[in-house]
Amino acid sequence: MKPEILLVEPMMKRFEEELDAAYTVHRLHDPAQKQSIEAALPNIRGVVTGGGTGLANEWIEKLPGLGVISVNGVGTDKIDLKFARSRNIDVAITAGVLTDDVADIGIALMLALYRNIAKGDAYVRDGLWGKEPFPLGTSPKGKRVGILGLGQIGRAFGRRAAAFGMSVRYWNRSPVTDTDWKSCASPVELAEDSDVLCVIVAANAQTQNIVNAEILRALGPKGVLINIARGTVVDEDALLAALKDGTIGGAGLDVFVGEPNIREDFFTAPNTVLVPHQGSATIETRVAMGELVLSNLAAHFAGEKPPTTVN
Ligand code: 8YV
Repeated sequence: MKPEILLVEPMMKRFEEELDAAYTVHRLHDPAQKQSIEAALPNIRGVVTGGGTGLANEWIEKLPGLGVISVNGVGTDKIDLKFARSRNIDVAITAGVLTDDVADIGIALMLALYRNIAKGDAYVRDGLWGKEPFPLGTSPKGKRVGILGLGQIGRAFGRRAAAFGMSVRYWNRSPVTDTDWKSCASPVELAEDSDVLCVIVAANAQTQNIVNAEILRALGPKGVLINIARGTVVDEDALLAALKDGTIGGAGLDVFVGEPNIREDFFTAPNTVLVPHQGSATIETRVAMGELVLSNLAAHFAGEKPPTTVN
């Protein structure tokens, strides 16, 4: 008998096929399976979910046989790790493999804003080339980039920014000793000292709305905010107001509160580039992530600890 698992969101076809070969897969994202899933709840022993999606405690409570949650991502903000541990559930993530791609999206958003990429695309398609002037962009060279949260992705972003001739500073909750980049004493100090503020802190109760109105004022009218962390680390009311009234110069956002149903005010916010939580969404990285998701699951069902368990 194949073990039964719950797949919360779709994966690449090849991994779904591999899952189907090894497990009986119940697809939570398929409305047609609603009833059969209800009936299967007592038998489900593993869950595969996304970092941005997680698994609510009410679902954990519905699954008495659950032993592993294999996350197709690194964020665990949507999973109560302690609660999972209290029920002897291992939570494993795809550590290490998405770092570069997420850092790349941060750089892409910064360049899209500084070099008017989205505006340029619309200008060409709308037939305005040769008819209306196109605004000059901003060069990243010589600008100050501030990294809020100097984990693996923050460091990868900083290395890339340095290669563009930017000077790097950061704020991190715990002291960092192995970098020459300038350390700032607080998020506000970091924002004051940055032309581009890239947010890549882990989302948790302490970092919720860490980017608030005060930080945005400190970033200033020429400052640009990049969020490649989670929507919840930015106060979206404050951000939308700051974009609208010119308190900051622009924002490049990969993540949002309530995604994919984001606030429509973002659609008309000036100097804003929006992408659909695609930091890790390359073929190469999704393959590496999928392999880790499957090997973590396989380890659990072989009676071993999944190698990248985090709780
Ligand atoms: C998602 C992410 O997991 O790693 C994370 O925490 O947010 C992303 O990589 C991915 O989009 C699948 O949901």
